Amino acid sequence: MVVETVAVAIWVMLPAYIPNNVAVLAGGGRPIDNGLTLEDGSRVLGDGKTWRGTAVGIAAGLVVALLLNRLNPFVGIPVGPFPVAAAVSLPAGALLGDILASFLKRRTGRERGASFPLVDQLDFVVVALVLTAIAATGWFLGTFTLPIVVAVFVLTPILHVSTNALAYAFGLKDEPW
Ligand code: CTP
Ligand code: K
Ligand code: MG
Repeated sequence: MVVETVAVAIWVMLPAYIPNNVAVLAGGGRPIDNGLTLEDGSRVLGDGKTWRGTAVGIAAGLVVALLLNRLNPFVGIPVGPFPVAAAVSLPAGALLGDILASFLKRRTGRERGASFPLVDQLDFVVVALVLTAIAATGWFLGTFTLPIVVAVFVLTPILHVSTNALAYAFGLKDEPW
């Protein structure tokens, strides 16, 4: 029962987990904020949010969702296929959450790469879920039962902290958060 809940929670969130990690690998080039600084003296978003990282990250999340749909008949995770709207809203929401968090970080005087506990671990989940609730309402309501939502909010910080620590250890990320 618990194992099944955990399996479903990770499965349905994979298209939202992949984009941030792919953005780390694919990022670079023109920043989304075009280098713009606001009156408070800080960048709108900073050099850590780029068009390339965002586009490749969303594409990767979409591909993962479509692959999971093909795979599930063989794996048997008790959840319906991702509708295309959710296959887009999960990765797009994840990166939008990360971008909004950077906006908040800059407004609160945090430099690029500074840690922002809890926001770093949950920004992408909250916005991915909200966007999916709007874009694929029927699938969202049928999939994200209370136990699944609880599992997502418990598991995500653990997965986030461990993947980022690994990425840092392998020299892929500049900070371990
Ligand atoms: N990245 C990107 N585009 C995004 C998100 C991330 O290009 N939309 C890349 C950037 O190279 C970034 C790296 O992934 O430096 C790590 O992402 P993150 O930790 O979110 O960014 P930070 O550099 O720490 O910047 P911030 O303080 O704004 O979060
Ligand atoms: K981040
Ligand atoms: Mg960072």
